[in-house]
Amino acid sequence: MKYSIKENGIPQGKTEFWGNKFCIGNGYFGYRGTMEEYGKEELVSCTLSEIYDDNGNGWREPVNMPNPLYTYVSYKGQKLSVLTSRVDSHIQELYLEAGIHRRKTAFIAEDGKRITVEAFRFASLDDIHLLAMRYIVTSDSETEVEVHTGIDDNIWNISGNHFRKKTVKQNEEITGIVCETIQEKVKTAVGQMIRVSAGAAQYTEDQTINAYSVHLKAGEPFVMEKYVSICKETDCTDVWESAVKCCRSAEESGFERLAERQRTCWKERYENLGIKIKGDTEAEKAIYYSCYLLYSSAPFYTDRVAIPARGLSGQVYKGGMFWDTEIYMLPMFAFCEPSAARKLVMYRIRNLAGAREKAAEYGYEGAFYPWESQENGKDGCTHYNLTDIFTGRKMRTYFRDKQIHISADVVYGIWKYISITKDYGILPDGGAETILECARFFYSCAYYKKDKNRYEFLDVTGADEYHERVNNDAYTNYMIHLTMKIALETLDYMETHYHAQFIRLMDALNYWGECENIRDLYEKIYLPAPDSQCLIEQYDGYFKEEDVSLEELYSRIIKPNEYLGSPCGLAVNTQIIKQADVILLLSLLSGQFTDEIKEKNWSYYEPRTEHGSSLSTCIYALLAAKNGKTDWAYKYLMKAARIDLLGEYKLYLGDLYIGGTHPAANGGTWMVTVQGFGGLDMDEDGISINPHLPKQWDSLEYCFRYAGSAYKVVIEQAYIEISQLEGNDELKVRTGDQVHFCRSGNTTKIVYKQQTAPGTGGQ
Ligand code: IFM
Repeated sequence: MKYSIKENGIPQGKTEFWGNKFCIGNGYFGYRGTMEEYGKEELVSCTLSEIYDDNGNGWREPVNMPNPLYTYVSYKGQKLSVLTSRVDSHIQELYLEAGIHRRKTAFIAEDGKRITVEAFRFASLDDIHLLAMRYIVTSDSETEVEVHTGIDDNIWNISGNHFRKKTVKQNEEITGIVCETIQEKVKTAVGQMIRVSAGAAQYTEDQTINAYSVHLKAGEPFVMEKYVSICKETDCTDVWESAVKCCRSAEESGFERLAERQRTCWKERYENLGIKIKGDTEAEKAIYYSCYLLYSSAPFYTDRVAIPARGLSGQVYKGGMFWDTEIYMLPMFAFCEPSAARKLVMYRIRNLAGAREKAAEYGYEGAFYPWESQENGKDGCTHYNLTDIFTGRKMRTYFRDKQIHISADVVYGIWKYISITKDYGILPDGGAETILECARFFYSCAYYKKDKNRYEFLDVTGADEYHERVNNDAYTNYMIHLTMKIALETLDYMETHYHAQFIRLMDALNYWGECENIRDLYEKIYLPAPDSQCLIEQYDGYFKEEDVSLEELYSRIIKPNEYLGSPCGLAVNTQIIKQADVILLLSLLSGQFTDEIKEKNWSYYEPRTEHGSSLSTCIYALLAAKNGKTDWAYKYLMKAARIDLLGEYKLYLGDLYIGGTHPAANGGTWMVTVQGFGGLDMDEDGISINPHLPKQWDSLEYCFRYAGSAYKVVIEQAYIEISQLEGNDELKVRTGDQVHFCRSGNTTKIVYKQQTAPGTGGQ
């Protein structure tokens, strides 16, 4: 796999978008795709995972470190910047196969000299504390320049400074800053070790910035290498000592060897995905880019955090970890990187206490998970999330307190993880407790409607955020039903396989009396059924809302960025929805619904969906692919896969800036590719593969892991080949009505006929 993402031309007006697009990261930190000479106005950020701070401005957000890659060339006292200097050419590039960012800019000085800056950087996967950069300056004729480099302490933060203390450090040739956060006094360190070509005279500009006087001969490069270390108290006892160690060991290895290791690490990740598409390099590239972004934000090193909704591309959404992780991102990790998936699941399990606190805060029992979870398991989401752009008043949003489906999403995640990996050991490790407490939460907030002898869920916000405080949101109710089923199965499983722990858990949770409640809710929950037209109503009364077209709705907009949702946005009393809701339900619980129901609902809801959230198009693509509507599926897959490539996303919700990368869409892209077109799903006692290739693809290959073994699937137009790459288990594979067994060392060939949806874009 050798793809690179490239942009030519001056980034004027695009610094924010390209900053997202060219982001690098390793799950420990992210570094935006900004230029080395940029400052805080251009939104440079080196964003840390798992370190959050509340500085009293009412907004707890992830911390940005002082910028360690700050570097520029000055010529005759003038700073060369791609934004303000005369530029002959500029390219920015991301080599996906190695996660290496490159820029090359040719500046034309006032006297006509051509000075070129080329720089490479990467966030190491091999040593997560390391950020490495090589910076090369050349001139077309002999000249003197100065190269300034250091740690820029004047950094971008959405809600202001997050450090109460910053101490400049020096250890021989390593300089750095140790910072201490305001709220929790957590220490972090950034260190730098610089190596330059012989002959450059160095002088110190200020404590953390060096300058070098460089005599350039025509065509002979000045090369500087920077080994930057980033350390946090959460995994380093003495952050400065660790930072020094990291810089030293990196410098000993040298840039070339580090870059080589970086390539190897990324190669392994891509091999775990194993995606190959014949006949469509454009789609293959977009899919790899999408997976690259998701990997860059994934904390493989810890279960103290999951993946924030904007990855590590900045502080947007307060670095909150939403249901996006379980529903959109976890499938890729569970199927391709099970140990990373376990950590994502453990993150929720570790934070059960915060979920219990939140349930109690609203007068419920059990576990109500945060809508925007942070590293401490508390809810970063506030009741007043948005500001009305007409009145300037804060608007009450019902995300935090009414999106109760979050607890069902968490349970779904645990269950999904177990079903794919068969790691039942996570149940006694806290998984069972989490599941049972979420089930208890739902029982405590259910409304028992006596005359109908059923449980309802009133005053909730479903997946579609434009319609808040509705009754019986279909997605919510079905997911709660699933939660109850999983809770009952968990009780059985624990009793049979972990009897002693089961007894202890039941006693500790005082759960003996709860089992009947769980069963009762499971049996009597109201599940909105398809009507005579096969349509599932999104919530009680949805079909009575005004049925307008999107165009009509848009024509009513008065001000750009006005919020379309509650309390009085334009979509509120209409059938226009923000994102997949019923369609999400049909995609996740696909086996419970007929193809006809899926098709009818898809066709009904699709024109009524604004896709105002990046979580939407991938789900429409997924269901369309599963149902054989391959043209539609392809169109929406490409939208999801290219969201960060093309920058086609909403930047504002009202006045709230929401730009950044989109890990949920990235995870959704993998789901559409492998589970939608590739047809991979779990079956009762094995897997099923029911592919629907789009006409653009001659064949599709992918890898996955199931129950500890690794497999490779090749899908051609008329047959499927599945081979076991690792492990000795026999895998039951269902394709349509056929059942096959894949055994170690063998390749199983299955002849199949692609099911199409007549007249709906199927092949
Ligand atoms: O979780 C989503 C939500 O569904 C829609 N708004 C953005 C959130 C973060 O991605």
